[in-house]
Amino acid sequence: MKEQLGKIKAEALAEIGNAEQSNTLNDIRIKFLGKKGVLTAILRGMGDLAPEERPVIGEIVNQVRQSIEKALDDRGLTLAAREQQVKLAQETLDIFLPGRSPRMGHAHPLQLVLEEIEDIFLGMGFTIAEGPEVEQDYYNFEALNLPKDHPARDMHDSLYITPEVLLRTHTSPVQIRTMERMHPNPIRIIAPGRVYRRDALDASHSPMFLQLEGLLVDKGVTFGDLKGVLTLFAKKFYGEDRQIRMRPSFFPFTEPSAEVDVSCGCLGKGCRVCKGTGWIEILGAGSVNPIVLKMAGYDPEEVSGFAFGMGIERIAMRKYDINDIRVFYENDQRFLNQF
Ligand code: 2NM
Repeated sequence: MKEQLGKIKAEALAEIGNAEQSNTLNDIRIKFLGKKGVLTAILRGMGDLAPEERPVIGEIVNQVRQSIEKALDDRGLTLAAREQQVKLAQETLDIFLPGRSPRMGHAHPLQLVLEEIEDIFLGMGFTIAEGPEVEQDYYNFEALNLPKDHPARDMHDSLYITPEVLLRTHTSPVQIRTMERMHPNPIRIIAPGRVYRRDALDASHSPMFLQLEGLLVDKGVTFGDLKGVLTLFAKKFYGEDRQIRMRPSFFPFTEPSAEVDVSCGCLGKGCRVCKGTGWIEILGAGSVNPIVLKMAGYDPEEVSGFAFGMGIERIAMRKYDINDIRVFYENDQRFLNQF
């Protein structure tokens, strides 16, 4: 029996010494020390021994168990340390690798153009005014000298929500609301924002687009002041070598009214952009109709004003040579990343 125990011990220690992985040690522990293990089997067989031999053999079994346990623990520590080192070597981080920076977004081309235009007017002392996109018929039409039966209401096919509420067709209602709220000392505002028309989407039309309108009201404001402000705008936006010209037009809210052109970059030589005319239409403008001033609560004998309005998409399309308005709304990264 003693001999047998000696062999078991030697066998166990040899296996432990040869183990190369800590989970192998577990198998060895079960094989020798487990409930169905080799040593347990010996303990069970002790009943067959003579009574005086039992404590002697019991003592040896305990020593063998302790030796095996110690060997398992020692080898376990060694292997764990080695495995940790292998793991650390495999997981080495190069802390000097440059990081992957997140891709930066940027402003939409329409926003860039809008801000450029806003900055020019802010520089002339205008401030930005805003108002609701869901607007009352009164502010969108009535107060702009467009009564219910006015034929010019068809000019911008409108999107009505109720008979008295619609999506604004221009930002002019912002100017009316501002005039109602403030005294003209002076009123000097621009109103940029989204406007809506009942149009089908095609290369040159969108049911939603951006507009920027301006309004100046004070004592003694003239059509000449309008021309001066728009000339300054055209030179700042298109270049100091540019001119503007005004052609007679009609808007119910201005009198007189004009379409405003800027001279073309081809300097009159004629090109694709101006279609050989040397001029490019950029906006509409005029002196504020006295009827509009009166409805806003001002005395047209005391103050006068001018107003203008431009479509941002059209100006951006010309600036970047874009021939289809839809690209502004499709969010195609290949388009947007060019700005
Ligand atoms: C335009 C053209 C001409 C305009 C007029 C007004 C207001 F509220 F003062 F009457 N706001 N905007 C105006 C005038 C807009 O857009 C082509």
